[in-house]
Parts: sequence; structure tokens; C-alpha cells
Amino acid sequence: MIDQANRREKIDGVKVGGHQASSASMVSLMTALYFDVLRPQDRVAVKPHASPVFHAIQYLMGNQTLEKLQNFRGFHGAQSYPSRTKDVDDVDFSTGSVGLGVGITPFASLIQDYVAAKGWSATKNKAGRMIALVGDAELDEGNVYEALQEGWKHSLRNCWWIIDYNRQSLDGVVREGLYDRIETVFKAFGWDVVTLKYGALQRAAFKEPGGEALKAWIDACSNQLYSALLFQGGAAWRKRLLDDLGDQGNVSALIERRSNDELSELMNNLGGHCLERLTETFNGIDHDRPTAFIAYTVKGYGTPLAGHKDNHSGLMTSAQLQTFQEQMKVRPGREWERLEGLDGSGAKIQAFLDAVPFFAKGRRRHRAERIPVPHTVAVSPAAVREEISTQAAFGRILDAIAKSDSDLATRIVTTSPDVTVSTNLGPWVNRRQLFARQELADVFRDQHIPSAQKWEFSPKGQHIELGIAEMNLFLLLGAAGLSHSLFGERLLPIGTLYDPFVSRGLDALNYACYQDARFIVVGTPSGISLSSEGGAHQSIAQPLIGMSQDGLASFEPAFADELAVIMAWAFDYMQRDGEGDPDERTWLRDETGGSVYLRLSTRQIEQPGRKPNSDFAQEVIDGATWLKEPGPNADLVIAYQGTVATEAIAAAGMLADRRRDIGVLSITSADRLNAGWQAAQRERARGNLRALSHAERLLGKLPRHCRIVTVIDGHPATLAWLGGVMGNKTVSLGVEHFGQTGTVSDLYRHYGMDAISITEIALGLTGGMSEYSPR
Ligand SMILES: Cc1ncc(C[n+]2csc(CCOP(=O)(O)OP(=O)(O)O)c2C)c(N)n1
Ligand SMILES: [Mg+2]
Repeated sequence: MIDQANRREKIDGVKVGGHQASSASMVSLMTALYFDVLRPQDRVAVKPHASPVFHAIQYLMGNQTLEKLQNFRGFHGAQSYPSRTKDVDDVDFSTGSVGLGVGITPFASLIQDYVAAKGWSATKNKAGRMIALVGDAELDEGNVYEALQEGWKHSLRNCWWIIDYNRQSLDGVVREGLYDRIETVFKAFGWDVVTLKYGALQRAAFKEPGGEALKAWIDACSNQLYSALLFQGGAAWRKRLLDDLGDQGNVSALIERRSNDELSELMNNLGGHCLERLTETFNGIDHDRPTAFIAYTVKGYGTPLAGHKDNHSGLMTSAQLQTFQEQMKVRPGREWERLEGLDGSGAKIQAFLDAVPFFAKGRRRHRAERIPVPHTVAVSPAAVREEISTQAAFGRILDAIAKSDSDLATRIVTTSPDVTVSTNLGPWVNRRQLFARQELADVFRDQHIPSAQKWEFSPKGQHIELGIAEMNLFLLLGAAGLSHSLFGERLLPIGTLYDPFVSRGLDALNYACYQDARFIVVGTPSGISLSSEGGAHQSIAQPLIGMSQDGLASFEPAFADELAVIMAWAFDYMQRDGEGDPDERTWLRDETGGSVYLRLSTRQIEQPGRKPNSDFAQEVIDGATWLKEPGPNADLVIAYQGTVATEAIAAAGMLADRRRDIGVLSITSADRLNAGWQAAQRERARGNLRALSHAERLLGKLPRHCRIVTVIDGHPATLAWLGGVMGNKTVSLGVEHFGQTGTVSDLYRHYGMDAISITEIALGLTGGMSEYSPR
């Protein structure tokens, strides 16, 4: 498959690539698992660069097409790294960014337990094992250890990590003594460690006279030397072994008895390549404790690439492949025949395949019913003129849901990396409690010590409290957000964290979105409105992350009524799975659904007294609404997103008698507004001239001379593109440099975002006065 991919004509001069050595390393392990050990309820994250092995197994089972296999790494072909959303062959967890496939498995197991504890119908099924096939160098990724620690806290079970211990990474051979570190770490976190070091051939040899000495030599051999000898083959093995063990009686005889080929086979016969050993070991596990298997393997096993330190992206030459093909008994021209190269009658092999337990139930994707969203969710939790922050409003909305007995309330699961209270999840948690498999009382409460937080843990609880690691937050949201598909029960996960620390978990967020997991993530507090906390806690780039992250619809409401509407919509949006065409009103692909990111603030601002109506709600969801519609001769529009609403509105008031027909545009989602605009333009380019986006409808009536001033507590580029929609000159205000400590007004003045700065810029920019920007 990899060879074929690399033979395709290079049209654009880019190598195709693929990992023959990394795949060869895993063939025996995956054969043992998929054809013997696994059961349909088991879920596997396959080491990214073993993707060809996975696809080949699925092809053998009739779940992957020849066309896609032959087009491996090509457009619409089998994916380079297994993908839940892009591959057709029942991938459980996407992989690609090393460490994340490993990290998600403990959280999938936790979610499996969570769902089972709720007693819903689909969860009467047997618990599956959440399995990661791990490259040994993947264990360099810090998120792996964060996941280990978190797993320990939650009494992790039904989780296997099978480590492809080939002692090679991308650039070379791993450090000596790694085995001891790995073993010690796993044991420290309460895992069982099972080592698969020697294959059946080696174990038999160890029983021969002199075998003990051979075993001792193998155990003492450095990783570098073993790899080098594996690469060099039988003659080199003989020379080295005899140099070290010659004239020692039995062991010398043991070596002499074997031909070069036999010697090479013996030294290659590590535990991770011995099907007998593998199946016996895996099938022998009769408990649900988390288990790490350290399977000794050879990178490039069975190929001429074996053991070479530079083999990571090595490809066999045509001549090497031809020899390999002969060894594999694959006749020329029959490379794609499913059973080619296998011994025995086709009918017998097919009968075996038909009985393999893992594939017996067909595709293992579940579905779950949609949970209805009560209308009450969309009702603003704030009083008219009340001063409240969007973060506090979020807490109230969830608290109101917690009080209800709706299905929605039972399906929500919240989580936070040690910032539950400071992100306003407290009221929800007080009512819905924390999840743990075993009950755990709140000792402070039992001791009658006053505290606002009632924290009892039980299987009924609906909040999963995490340690601080933000990677874990997003891995958990990823697993929980796939619950409908993995376990057949819908969860509506909501995770909260401080907005700047979205960056800390960003790759795991991307990973969750890539898998099409469905969740709401709430970044709060955000921006320099978190004034006194200073630059380390103030987020700047996050609005751009929200816009650019695929699979995530991002919102930054200013007011509680907007937030309520957005949350009601989000609960529905995250459950959609349509494949419909884009909505002709906004040109957004809303039927597809996705996850939602809410960027909220702790800054309390006075709430407008607006009567709820459906047009308003629709515009809030579409991304923007006129707070003050511009008149026909408007000189100026002030467009804002988020909590700087107050500054924008005040500036508009100050300018009212100096500039004509000023408009104030309240943007709730630069992300959706922008995406709709892009999509509508593409649609027009395709010939549908009537396609018009929400942004174009809003700004379409502005006179050409009208200027736009945008303002956001975040990077100004978030809104700068608005000027391109109808060609109105635009100045974008926001934060471009690290934040400072101070009061909100200190900072807004410093960064030129207070009402006076907005006013000055607007005056300089518009009207007959000196021009602010050169024409
Ligand atoms: C987060 C991340 N960083 C870097 C890479 C590039 N990369 C792919 S495989 C690899 C080495 C993997 O070594 P190991 O896990 O031991 O697997 P092996 O190829 O030996 O089977 C690296 C660095 C990646 N895929 N993901
Ligand atoms: Mg390796």
C-alpha cells in the first residue's frame, strides 16, 4: 500500500511518504488483537503510523474498499493516520498527533463508567476495554503522564496501553534504560505492567543447554547494538555472539547449531512478534485493572529496513520489495487479492475470518436520540438594568437547568480543570453533585463547617472534577462528546476553563474537533477585562482560535439575554448530524452541527431591557444584530464583540451630534459572521448570484463613505475583515500586546479601547476633519 502510494506520479514534487518500518513493527500485535483478542465493545486508538496495518485488516474483513486502499494517502483515499470522520472503516479514535490517541483512552473508559452508572438502556452492554496501541517514543509526550495521574484519581479500569517497544523514535534509537523508567512510572500510578520480551522461539532456546547465557546476553545488550545487529542480519549476529560468548561450551554450541537465517529469526523473535505469546498474554488478563503491556518489537520487522536507526520514513527499494514479496509468497499481479500469501484453503480462511468475534456485529458505531431543549433555556437570567457578567449569567442559566427535571438536565455533564468554582459552575455542582464510581461524603459538610460548595461524590453525580491539566479537559470533552457514537448514550458535555489556558490544551481541543466530538467549552474569564489579574491570565489570541478552529462555532456575547439564546441553540446544535446543504439565509452548514465555544467575561455590565423576539434570537445566532441601526447617510458604524459593548455604546452616544446616522453593530460571533460571508462569496463565484450572507445583509445598505470602527477585548484582527465585506474603510481596535494589571478603565484607556479613544479615532477617521488614514 505504501509502496504503491509512493509510485504514484509526483505531480507537485511533494513526497507521498508512509511508514513501512513503523507498520511492520505492529503487524503481529494488531493481528493478535483484531483476529483473536478484541470484542466488539472494545475501542482502539491505533498508533498513527500503523494506519496501513489497520486499513489492511479492515480490507481483509471487507470493510475497506480496494479503491481507497490503492489510493492510500491520496485524495479521498484511506487516510495516512486513522480518522474517525474521513475513513470508512470503523475507526474508533482518530490519531495523528502522538500522545493524544493514548491520552483519550482513560477518559473514554471514565465516560463508559459514567454512562453505565446512570442506568440508561444502551449501557446494559458489557464494558469494553479502551485500548491504545502506543509507540514507545509517544511516551515522551507530557499529556500521557497527565492522563495517567488523572486516571489514577478516578480509579481507572478497563484500559490497556500496549506499547510497541521497538526502541526507536523518528530520529533514532531511544535512551538506554527506558524500560525501567516506563515500568516504574506505570507501577507508581497503580497500573499492572506486563512485559512481552521473548517470543516462543527464544523461550525454547533459553531452555536448551547454554540458553541461560544467551538470555543474559540479550538482557545486557544495549538498544543501539541490538538494533544495529537486527539490521545487519544473521552473519553479524553470529560474529558478535561468538565474539562475546564463543568457547563457552553449551551456549557456543547453541549458536553454532543454527544457520545464519535461523539465528536471525531467533534474535528477531521478540515477544511483540510472537502471536502465540501475544494471544496467550492478552487473553489471560482476567481483571479490569489498567494494564500496560510492554511488547518488545523490531521496527521494520521482517523487512530489510529492520532495526536501522534511520528507518522511520524509509521505503524499500523496488528490488528489496521484490524479495520481500517473494518471502511473503505474494505472487506478482495478485498483490491486492485479499487472501494472497496466506497458507491453506481460501474457504477455510474465509470461515475463520467470518467467525472473528471483533467483526461479528459489523460496524460498531452507535446512534442516540436527540434530547429536546426546553424553551425556557433561552430566557435571559438577568433583570433589566441589572449589572451582571456573562460568566455569572452562565452560572445562572445552568443553575436554572439544574433545578428542572428535563431530559436536558440529566444529559448534561460538566467538567472543569480545578476551576469549577471560579468559572461559576458552583451552583450547578451543588445541585447535581460530582461523579465517582464510589460514594464519597463531603466531610466539611458533615462537620457542619460553613461552605458555599456542597461536594458529594456518587455514581449519580453529573460533574467530573479534573486536575489542572487542560489537555485532560479537552481529552475528556472529546471522549464525552463521542459518547453517543461510542456507547450509544447521548451526553451534553460542558467544560469550563480560564480562557488563556485554551492554548494549553489547544492540540487536544483540535483533536476533539477532528473526531467530531460534541461539547460546549466555556473560556472564562477572558481578555484584559480581567484587569487586575495581569498579562499571564488575560487572553488575547483566543477569538482568532475560535474563528479558525474547524468544528467549533465560537460566540462572545456581551449580555445575558444573548448568552441564553446562544446556549439554547448550542444544546441543539451539538446534537445535529445532518449532511444538508448550507442554509440559504446564512450560508452556514448548520445542519451538520458541531461544538461550541463561549468566550465569557467576569466584568459586570448593565443589561439592556430587550423584549425577547425570534428575529433578535436568530440574529444573535447568525452572529450580529444592530443595537442601533445606521441611518441612510451614516458616516460611521461602531462594531463591537463582547464586553466592550459599554465602551462602544458610550462612544456612539458621544459622537451622536457630531456624525450623521451612526450605527452600532453588536457582534455575537465573528466566527459565524465571517464563515457565512466566505461561504456566500464561494456560492456566488459558482454562479448563484443571489447568495447573500448575514454580514452582507447587515452592511449592504451602508453608504460607501461610511467608516467602520471595530472594537474587541482581544486581537483586533478578529473584526478587521468587516471592512472587506462592502468595501468600507475600517479601523480595528483591540489588544495586540501582553496585558497589564490595573483597573478595567486603566487598561481600556492604555490599549485605546475606552469610549474616549473610540470617539477620537472615529472623529479623526470620518467627516471633513483631518483624515486619519491616507487615501
Ligand atoms: C505531536 C507530534 N509530534 C511529532 C510528530 C511526528 N512524529 C511522528 S511519529 C514520531 C516518532 C514516533 O516514534 P514511536 O512512537 O516510537 O513510533 P515508531 O515509529 O517507533 O513505531 C514522530 C516524532 C507527531 N506525529 N505528533
Ligand atoms: Mg518506537
